[in-house]
Formats: sequence, C-alpha cells, structure tokens
Amino acid sequence: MAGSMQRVTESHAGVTVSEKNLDQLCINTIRTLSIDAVQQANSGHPGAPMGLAPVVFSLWQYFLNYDPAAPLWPNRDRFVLSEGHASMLLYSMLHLAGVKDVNDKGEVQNELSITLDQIKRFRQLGSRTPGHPESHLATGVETTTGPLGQGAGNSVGMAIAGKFLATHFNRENFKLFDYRVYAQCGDGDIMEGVAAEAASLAGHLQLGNLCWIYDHNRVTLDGPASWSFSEDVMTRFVGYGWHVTRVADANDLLQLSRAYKEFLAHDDQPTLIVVDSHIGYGSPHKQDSYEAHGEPLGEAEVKLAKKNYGWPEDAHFLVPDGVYQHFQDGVGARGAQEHAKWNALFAEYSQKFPELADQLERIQRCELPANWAKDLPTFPADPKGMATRESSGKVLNTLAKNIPWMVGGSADLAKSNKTNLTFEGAGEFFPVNYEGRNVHFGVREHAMGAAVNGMCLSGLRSFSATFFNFSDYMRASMRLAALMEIPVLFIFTHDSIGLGEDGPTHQPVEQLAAFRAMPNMLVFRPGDANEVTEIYKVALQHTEGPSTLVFSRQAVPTLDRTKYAPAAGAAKGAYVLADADGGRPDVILMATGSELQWAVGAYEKLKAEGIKARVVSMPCWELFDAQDAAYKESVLPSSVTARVSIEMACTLG
Ligand SMILES: Cc1ncc(C[n+]2csc(CCOP(=O)(O)OP(=O)(O)O)c2C)c(N)n1
Ligand SMILES: [Mg+2]
Repeated sequence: MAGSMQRVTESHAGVTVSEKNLDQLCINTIRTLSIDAVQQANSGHPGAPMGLAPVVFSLWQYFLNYDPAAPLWPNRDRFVLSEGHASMLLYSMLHLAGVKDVNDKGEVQNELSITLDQIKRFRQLGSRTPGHPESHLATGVETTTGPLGQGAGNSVGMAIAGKFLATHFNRENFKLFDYRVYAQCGDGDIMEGVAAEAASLAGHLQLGNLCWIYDHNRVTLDGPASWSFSEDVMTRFVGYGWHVTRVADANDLLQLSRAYKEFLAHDDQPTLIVVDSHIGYGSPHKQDSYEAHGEPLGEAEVKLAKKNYGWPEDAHFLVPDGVYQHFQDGVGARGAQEHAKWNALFAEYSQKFPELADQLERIQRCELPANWAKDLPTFPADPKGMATRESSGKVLNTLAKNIPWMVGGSADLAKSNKTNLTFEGAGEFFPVNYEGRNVHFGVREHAMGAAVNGMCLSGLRSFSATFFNFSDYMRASMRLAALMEIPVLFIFTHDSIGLGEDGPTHQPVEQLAAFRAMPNMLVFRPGDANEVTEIYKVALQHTEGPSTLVFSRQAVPTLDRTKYAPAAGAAKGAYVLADADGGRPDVILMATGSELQWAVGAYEKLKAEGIKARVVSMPCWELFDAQDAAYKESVLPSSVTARVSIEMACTLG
C-alpha cells in the first residue's frame, strides 16, 4: 500500500498537470463508454456511472490491490458493485484496467474479460455484459448484483472470509491474507433491510477490512430520495459501530484519496464513506432533475454530455491514446508488483508450511481435502431413530472437522438447527478470534444468506442455518447463489407441521415447492439418518450450484438397510427402497423426509395383505430428473399408474 499512497501524493498534491489530465481523461472515458453502451442498447442506467466514475477510478487507480493480469489472486482486494444497475461502470473499469479472462480451469487467458466488443453488446443476449453484472459470466465481476442490498451483504461475507483466511493461514513473517473489501452502494442499497442487517453484523464483528462507499446522490428511480428517505444515515452507521467519513464532492480526487486513506488507517471498524454526488445527465441544467432517470440519455443529450467532457461529440466507444497505458501504470503496475511479492512469499510459505499451502491451493481449485469424507457416520437401524436435524448435526460436524475451511452458522437457532460445530478447536467466530468456525449471524436471516454467498465466493465452504419457514427471509440471496452457480449449503430444520407447537406462523407449507421451482437449486429432504449422510456427500461434491438441505425436527426411524435398499441410492435423487416380489408392483408409494416412514409402514401392511407395492424414496427431485430415461423408468415404470405421494406440504408439483 505504501507505493500506492506515494503515487497519490505525487499526482494530486505536487501534481504535474499532465498527469492530472490523464486521470480526468480516464474518468471521462469511463463515462462516455457507459453512455455509449447504454445508448446503443437503448436501455440501462447511464447516470450512476457518470456520477461515480471519479470515485471508482480513484479507488482502482490509487488504492485497490488488484492485479488485472491475475484476477483470481487470492489476496486481491475485492470490489463489489452493489448498485448493479450501474453495471456499465464496472464493465468500463474491467475493460480499461485490462482485466484478463480466466477459464473454467482457473487459467488466465491472453484476452480481456470484457473486450470493447462486449461493451458494444451491452444488455444483449449471450453477452458477458448483461444489464446487471453476473459473476459466473465475466472474470472480475466478484459477485452477481442487481437486487439492491445484496452486494452490500455479500461484501460482509467477503470481509468475514478475509478475517478467517488471515487468521487461519497467516504465520509470523508470512502475511498471506490482508485483503480489503470495497462495496459501492447507492441510496437503494442503504435503504434495503438486507444491507442494514449486514451493516449491523459487520459493525459488531469489527470488520476493519470492509469499506462501503455510499453514492449519496439524493435521487432514486421515482424521484428525489427525500420523497421516501430522510433518516440520518451517518448517525445510523456510527450507531452500528462503523467509522464514518464524508466526501463533499464526488469529483474531488484529493478528498476521495483522503477518505480512502482514512479507511486504510482504521483497522478495528468498518468504514462508510458518504460521497455527495450528482447523478449524471447530459446538459448541466438537468443535473439533479430526476426525469428520465434510469433511461438512456437520448442522442441529443449524449452529445451535450460529451461536449461537457470535452469529448468529440460524434465519437462512439472512444478510448483515447494513453488511457489504457495510464491504467497499466497505476492499478496494473501496483497490482503486478504486489502480486509478484505475494507469489515469492507463497513459494517460501509452501516450503515451510506444505499442508497449509496445499489447503490454499485446493481452495483456489474449489477442491475438497483428500480425506474430506473420513469418518462420516453410518447409523444402525433403530425404530425410534433420530430427527434428521440431529443426524445432520453429526454429519456436518464430521465434514467440518475434515474440511478446515468449512465455516458457517445459524441465525440464532444453532441449538435447534443442531449446526453448532463442537469438535475440538472449532471455536466461535468472534471479533477477537476470527479463526472460529461458528459464525453467529444473530437474528438476521437475510444478511446471513447474502454473507454466506460472499464467504463462498471467497473460497470458504460456507453454510447457513435457520428454521425452514424463515427461508422466506433469505430467498433473494438463495436465488442469487443459484444464479452464480456457487456451492453454498443452506441448511433448514423444522421442515413441516411436525415441528411441534409453534403453529401456522412457523409451518412451512409452500417452501419446498418454491425452492424446487428455483432453477439451479438442489433441494434435499432425506428420509432417515443414513440418507442424511448420503445427501451431504452429494451436496459437498456439487460445485456448480447451491443446495437447500431440509431436515425434520421430530425423530424418524433409522431404516434397516439389510432389509431395505442401501441409502447410497439417495445420490440419484430417488431410488427403490422396498419392492414387490419380482419387481412388478401394482402400486408405487413415493415419499420424502419424515413421511418416508409412513410409506414404508403402508408397504409392510400392503405386503401382509398380498398387495404388491413399491416404496420410492425421493430425497431430491432435481437429481432424479437429471438421471437418464432408463433409470427413471426403472424407478417409476410408466406402466404402473397407481401412485401415491406423501409429503407434509402443499401438493403443488
Ligand atoms: C431489491 C430491488 N428493488 C428495486 C430495484 C429496482 N431499482 C433499480 S435502480 C433503483 C433506484 C435505486 O436508487 P439508487 O440506489 O439511489 O441508485 P441511483 O438511481 O442513484 O443510481 C431501483 C429502485 C432493484 N434493482 N432491486
Ligand atoms: Mg441515488
């Protein structure tokens, strides 16, 4: 960082005019690229990128510890654009900073993540530049944002991960992790509940590696922000335990530098930088008007805006000479240098601490430790059995013991969810002990959802937990995990009216159907303890998307697997648990979760009466759907039309 601060002093205090002009040239290039892309797409938000260009430029150019030639470097600073509608700001930055593409194998490619051609295809089907940034499409997009507040919530998870990784991996003279997380937020983000929960958690955890930059432009889509928003945000964040500072003019690079330095000097509190800005319009007289906000400027206003910036009015997608080079001389050179230093450090570290180095390399490749499934429990047959939340707790503890970077927690229901990690050394994730594996999210389900996404994006195998009914409070984050194709474990217990005496406010009825309807979400509802072990194994190895794990509060029998089929069948989503003699049933009984025992009970009665029945256990619909036709036909023969399904929930689906 010392190097970067040196540069700031040189370019903004002593300053040669030409260097200042180069900064301005870069800022205006970000603005005009954004304007042109939105105009060409005839859709999108040009105003926020125009207003925020200097804020994000100065952060990247002078402070962000980021190597555009190695965008997945584990100790890179993270930049999250929580106001996803300003996506062109991020695409412009990624393009101009020369951020390289990385392929599925993690290999840096010789081409840019966002080419000028991709910018020209903004908001077009199949491009890497959709209306809102999507992390699985473009290298350098750290998380998918669009639903306001989510990125802010993700950033708290990334900061939690940063603290965990530092405590876990750093050794004397080997500071492998000290990255910082910056989230760019707008009025909308600051208004959203998820961000408020996340800010409260971050303040409590004293995440000094976290900085939110609040674009205080005083407009939202419907009009002046004052129509709906009048609280004292700064006081609120002071109350959360944040350090708060303010920049009175988004165009004042010196003040911005001062604010970023202030953040860097605050190690024991997160920082909020409130930046007063004007959302961008074409002509100056329209500044602060909110008409046509969130729309392309229109050709006439585009020209006026360009004139204002001293730009050739008829040039489109222009990147003037010297702009790419200036980024390379700034963020590029600093990032390359820091990254090279880190690589040298890591080489030495690997010699001294081979096991830890191996862990870090596996994290980077999204691999599990070799022994990840060691000692996973198998459960003896037991008619009384145990609740699947109970067996889940045992399996989770074994896995977390084997996987040192498995970190998570509950929204104040850990004792009920049975997700407390209790093995020796598991520990609590507290402000003074960031190595603890149990994160206490408090009664903040939505922030928990957003945070576990951020933790997962930072390499941790993260999990959350609460009652299944409260998944409603997390749905937006879960949907984004599915879109991002990241392997978060969303654990839920108390999954039906079998939950006890709490009544309808606590009874999840439609949630199973709703999550099964969510693309790229695996929903597991295992029927006994051994199925619990099996489905955890599947979920852990499924790295292309999240899993929703749904467990019972009440005890269910542990089935006798010498009598019924092995629980390994659960890996196929559905399997024949018990069959009619000769495999030719007259009726199929299908069930999931705590209702599987009833299908088995009915089967035994029918069998005694000479009726040929089959029991199909179906812990995961999506996995069964993905099997080949022959397997599906073997489990559910189309000739057998007498079918009964049992699930304590709505029948939709
Ligand atoms: C959860 C959610 N609600 C609504 C929207 C639609 N939306 C997109 S931008 C925006 C205005 C937000 O205002 P602000 O954050 O101040 O951004 P600015 O318009 O100043 O760029 C809204 C409501 C959204 N993206 N996400
Ligand atoms: Mg605003």
